[in-house]
Amino acid sequence: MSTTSPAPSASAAFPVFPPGFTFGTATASYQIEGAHDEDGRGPSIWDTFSHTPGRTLGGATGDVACDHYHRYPEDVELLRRLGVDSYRFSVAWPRIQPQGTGPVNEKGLDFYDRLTDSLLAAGVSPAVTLYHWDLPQALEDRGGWRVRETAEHFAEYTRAVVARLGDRVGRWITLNEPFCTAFVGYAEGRHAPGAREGTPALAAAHHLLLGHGYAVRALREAGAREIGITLNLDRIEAAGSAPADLAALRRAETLHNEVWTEPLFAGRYPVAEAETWGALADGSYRRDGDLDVIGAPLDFVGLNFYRPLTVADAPHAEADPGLRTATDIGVVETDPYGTRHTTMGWPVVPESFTDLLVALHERYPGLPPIHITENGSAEADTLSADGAVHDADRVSYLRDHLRALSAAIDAGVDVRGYYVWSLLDNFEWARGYDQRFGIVRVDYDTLERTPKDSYLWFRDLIAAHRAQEQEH
Ligand code: IFM
Repeated sequence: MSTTSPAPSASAAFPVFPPGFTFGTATASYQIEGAHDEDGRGPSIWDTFSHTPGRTLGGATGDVACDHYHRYPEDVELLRRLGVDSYRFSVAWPRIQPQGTGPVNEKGLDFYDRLTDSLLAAGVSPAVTLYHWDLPQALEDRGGWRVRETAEHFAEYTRAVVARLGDRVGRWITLNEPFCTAFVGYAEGRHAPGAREGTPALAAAHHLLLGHGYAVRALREAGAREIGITLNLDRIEAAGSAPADLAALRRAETLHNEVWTEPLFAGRYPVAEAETWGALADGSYRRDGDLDVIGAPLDFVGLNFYRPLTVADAPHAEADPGLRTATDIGVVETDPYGTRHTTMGWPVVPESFTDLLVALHERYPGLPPIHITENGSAEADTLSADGAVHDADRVSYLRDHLRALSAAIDAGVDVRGYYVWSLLDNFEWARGYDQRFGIVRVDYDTLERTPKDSYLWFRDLIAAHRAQEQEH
């Protein structure tokens, strides 16, 4: 593991951030840990899904992943040399409660205890995500997020984690991207548990929010200091100005953004839900008082941003409304950008990052401070003959998005931190190991870590920021 090669020339022009701004990197349990059946861990929905033929690219699984479970000291050392203030990782619920409820597996907690202590010893403060998609399979067998009990079990699990780590962990994130759990998992079926459903997916969205609210309460009762949720909100535009496209925009805003932001920050359900889902949004999963639980005050909002969306109207065949899924809202995505795309196929449009932040700030004036909990790009990296990874496209992506972020701060948006996705190349869900998001390369045969040029660039940006802080 070498971090001594010269920083790329792009380091000359670093965007500037306010004093006290947090820099970090992020990962998630199933994507990096491996050790899928060690120390009492139970199976998660991602174990089941990835082991089902045809679900992930090339049949990839997280059985080994980056073997972070065993190699975490090396990864913490990478973080120390990077100089980040904070590291965002997620706790695997099936390590803590193999059956999703009931007895706590102390060995599972021991792992996160060791990781937390190592981070603190390296001068890096832990930011813990409680749920980054690896639901215990036993809970899915009882209905998963479609049922209310899962929200209650999530609070029980939260209490177990905060009881062990709460004396040392400052920042807590309840859920990561509930959009993906509810809609990619229960409506599109591209993610675990691979369901294609209508009303049950909307029930899942509601129960995720409720579980978040219960977890906030549990964290507050345990004295946690900084509590938030991470959303992947989208900057969405209509492909044209025709009324049908503007209506498509409203439906897309409801599906991607307002399902989350309205209950969390405005104390109501989205106004256009009947227009978006018709009879699917029957509200059968809601109870009086839920909005109060969901809308509990937060200390920050986590935002993950990668690319913008443009949508057009695409009337869907109503032949069998009974088969309609919750993502079938008569909208098609178009790609008018004419820019470079990452290997995920996502257009690179940094200014849309500024636009999203400013729009959010204007729409919800009482919004808590924002942390960018993920931003980064998957690129076709290669290991060069000199042993380095010259990932110039990722350096440009990060630099341009950090500039866009800095512009949003200048426009008055209260953003306090930025975490690169991701520290390591890792298991990119249904896309397997094909997509490399890391600022550190992982050789999946040897598991050797190689810091890329983007790691060196980010290290220098952080160092420049620190030097500037000291001048103040
Ligand atoms: O890898 C994912 C992560 O788990 C959640 N946010 C988006 C990333 C890139 O697709």
